[in-house]
Amino acid sequence: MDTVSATVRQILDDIRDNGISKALEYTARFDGIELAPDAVIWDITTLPPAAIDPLQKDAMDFAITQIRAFHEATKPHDIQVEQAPGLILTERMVPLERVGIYVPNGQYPLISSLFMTAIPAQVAGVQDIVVAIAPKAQDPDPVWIYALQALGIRTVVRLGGAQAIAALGYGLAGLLDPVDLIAGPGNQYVAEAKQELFRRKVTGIDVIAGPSEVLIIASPGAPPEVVAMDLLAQAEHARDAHAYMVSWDAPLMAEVQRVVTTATMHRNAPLGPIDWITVSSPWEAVAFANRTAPEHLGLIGKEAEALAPQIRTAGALFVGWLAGQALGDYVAGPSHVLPTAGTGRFLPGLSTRTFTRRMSIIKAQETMPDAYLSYGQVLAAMEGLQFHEQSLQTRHALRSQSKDVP
Ligand code: HSO
Ligand code: ZN
Repeated sequence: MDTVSATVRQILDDIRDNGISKALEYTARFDGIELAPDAVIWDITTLPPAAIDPLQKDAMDFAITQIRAFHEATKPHDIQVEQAPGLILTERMVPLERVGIYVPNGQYPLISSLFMTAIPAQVAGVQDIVVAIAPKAQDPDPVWIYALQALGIRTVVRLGGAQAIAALGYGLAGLLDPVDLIAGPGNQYVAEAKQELFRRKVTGIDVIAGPSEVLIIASPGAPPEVVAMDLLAQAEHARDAHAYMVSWDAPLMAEVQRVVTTATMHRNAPLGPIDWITVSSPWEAVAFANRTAPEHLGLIGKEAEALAPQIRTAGALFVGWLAGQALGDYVAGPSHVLPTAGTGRFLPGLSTRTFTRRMSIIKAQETMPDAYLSYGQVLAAMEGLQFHEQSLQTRHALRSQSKDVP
């Protein structure tokens, strides 16, 4: 077992068995913050309204409105079909009851990730949302408080890392009830803790969003400074973030490289690597992109934009030079919590569906044709399941005897 998963298991077990005391011990060790037990849960509604810069307030309000509008428009609805007379089938969408949202608050406090997870959960109809945010020495930070108040979030658990995931999944006796699903991005400890809770059947989880990735396919005419900034914008998330530029235009690629070199000359903060992929045709670019299944895929330049219908595996697809990835990170509307590490081949990004369970309902009434009962019996007999067969036979017999059976 690798060290991350061994550490995570230990933290989960400790907090499951010893609750708040262990959560505080890990917080002191990993975050360097000594918290009193009664300072772990914040009731945001009891805090005075946060005073923040009006422009920051407007920006947050704008983002919240845009994200909410998109998720309202794409919310799944119940579907009902009358398969046959008397046989009414429904797919009912049921919001999860209680959800935990993890929001990264390390070197970069990702306020937008709170919006991009909590709003889809709220729109899905989740009644009870608990947000975990790692504590910091300068708490309470008015920006976080404003963001939480603007969303109407009540409960915040001031824990980070795997200890936060343990507290959400197992609860903290007398302080916090366990949740049904944990969503939101985080570091490798957070990701592993979520996966381990899922393996243990303790909670559901959303997409496992790993280090950020971007792939830009740029064709002749793409503005080099725009391509360069998109590569750098995702590379700046972390040293293990990954950017790719793919093009069949060698001079364009050289120009983008020049802009990147100049822009990063004096940077000290970590930056993920950029791979420069020269291809011989648009077709080859599409094949590379679909194989890579990047979290973000940008198509910049007329020829590149025309490839959009052929892209199948991107977490999110950005078409046109104005559709910067940062637009999607903050204000466009769809959630920026997206599949990474090639999982876009089979996983979608976070949405209202993440917080919704689909439940099928089968309702049968008197007018249902006999075929359903008789063919069902045949199939049960083929499988050798006696009581399955009899359960249908009994109904068949009762129905033929009397029309008055309820
Ligand atoms: N690009 C990140 C999300 C993010 N960017 C938050 C800025 N803040 C993962 O998609
Ligand atoms: Zn980003």
